[in-house]
Amino acid sequence: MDRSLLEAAADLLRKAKTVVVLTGAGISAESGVPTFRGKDGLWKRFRAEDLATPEAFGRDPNLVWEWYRWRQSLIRKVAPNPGHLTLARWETRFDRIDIITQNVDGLHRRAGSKNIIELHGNIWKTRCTKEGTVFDSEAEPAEKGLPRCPDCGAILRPHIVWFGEMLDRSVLENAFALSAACRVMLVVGTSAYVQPAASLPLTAVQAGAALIEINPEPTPLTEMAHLSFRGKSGEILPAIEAAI
Ligand code: BV8
Repeated sequence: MDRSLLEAAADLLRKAKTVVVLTGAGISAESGVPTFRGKDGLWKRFRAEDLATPEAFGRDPNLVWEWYRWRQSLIRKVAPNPGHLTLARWETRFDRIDIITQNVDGLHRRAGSKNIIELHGNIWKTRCTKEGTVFDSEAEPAEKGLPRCPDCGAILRPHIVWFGEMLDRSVLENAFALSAACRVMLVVGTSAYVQPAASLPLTAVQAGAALIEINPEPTPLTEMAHLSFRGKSGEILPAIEAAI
């Protein structure tokens, strides 16, 4: 690993009082959760239009639920990796560190992080399609058929932001405010393709933050990053921690 790059990242982070970490599917890859757009990514095998849009759910809620239950069964078996665990330890290291994640797998929380903004929802929560009440569904065994709201009997949907849906307004406002206020933004394991999440690093840089990217592949953000690590977050985040 490039020692001078590690030192430069450690130096930026040592001086920073406020840090934001934007994460994507890549941070969970080493836990065994498939990414979306890589070589073996989910969107290579499945069509987002059939599974992750409100129209798809309206057409065939059983199919959509089958897909989410399959993903739940994958995620239930895995554990947070050294990337998640390093970020969780950093909550006691910095005055303020927030994780803004596009992931719905809940692995940051399982790793012990507390300041987490889940931009796209959580696969372990459901929402009533009639009244909007959100329920925790982690404890429940994967069931067959359509889950129903215990209050009104309407169909429950995954509490996930699908393509073409608005992100929760207060969640998004908070994410943009934190991005505009941080001194360092780390962008970890995202292709930076999906909006509006991909605009958060731009907001941070325009407000004067230093951008550090960790990804085995270059992304549209690489050119604007102050430091770019080409590699796996489960290896690079602990190495940065050691350098700090
Ligand atoms: C909205 C739910 C307002 C599913 C997901 C502006 C311009 C262009 C398009 C749009 C735009 N604004 C809105 C859009 C449309 C759309 C969009 O962005 N489309 C893209 C495809 C162009 N956005 C929306 O629809 C959003 N809503 O804007 O509302 C609106 C509404 C209507 C009309 C107008 C406006 C809603 C977006 C939410 C989509 N929901 N998830 C589910 O999870 O079940 S998106 C999906 O992609 C994933 O869930 C994930 O959250 C997200 C981001 O992907 P990544 O996390 O980046 O994952 P990816 O696989 O792409 O990349 C993995 C990376 O990891 C790679 O770079 C790889 O190299 C790296 N990696 C691999 N291994 C490692 C690693 N890195 C580190 N370590 C490793 N070991």
